[in-house]
Amino acid sequence: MDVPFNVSLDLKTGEMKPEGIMVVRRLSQMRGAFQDHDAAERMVAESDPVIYRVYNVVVPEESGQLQFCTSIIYPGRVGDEYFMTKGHFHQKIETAEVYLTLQGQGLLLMQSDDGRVATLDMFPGSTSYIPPRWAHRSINVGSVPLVLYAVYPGDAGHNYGIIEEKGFSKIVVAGPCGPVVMNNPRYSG
Ligand code: PAN
Ligand code: ZN
Repeated sequence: MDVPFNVSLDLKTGEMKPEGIMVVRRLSQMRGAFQDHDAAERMVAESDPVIYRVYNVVVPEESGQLQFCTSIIYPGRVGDEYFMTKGHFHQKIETAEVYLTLQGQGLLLMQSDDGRVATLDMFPGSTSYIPPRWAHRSINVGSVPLVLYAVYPGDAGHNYGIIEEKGFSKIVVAGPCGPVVMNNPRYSG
């Protein structure tokens, strides 16, 4: 991109116009990400809900450029687990990212490639720094859509394979008094 441009971002809904490439992620595309496979299969058969959408502006995937997008993670649960993004490392693992939460309540779950885990609260105005080498997943722990705006290097790319295969070492479930971070019983390291 070598010409300046504007997009119009709705700070409440996260919609961007022009919307560029929109990703719609339904449960059927990430059923293995949730612990309760039976609950996931039932929900897929019933309505296959949209878990989240991402509005991506089209910018070349090149060093020096900046990608930016909004993600909208809907409220809901699969079993005890809240709706969440698939989660990924960046393909170019040395690249960082900033998330600005616009609406809702979430938890940003992160795990470094040497096994450290961190969570950060996401709330309107929270500006979260995801350092290089940390996988990241956004989890909607509230009752309204979680809307976040992200900026990251143009050539970062996405590596979903490791998380699809292993998951994170922690999961976030609904407890009697709100979200609880627990060890992932399926995690093999
Ligand atoms: C975000 C994420 C977005 C969707 O823009 O890509 O929230 O999550 P998944 O990519 O894990 O499905 C980001 O971190 N980009 O790098
Ligand atoms: Zn990312």
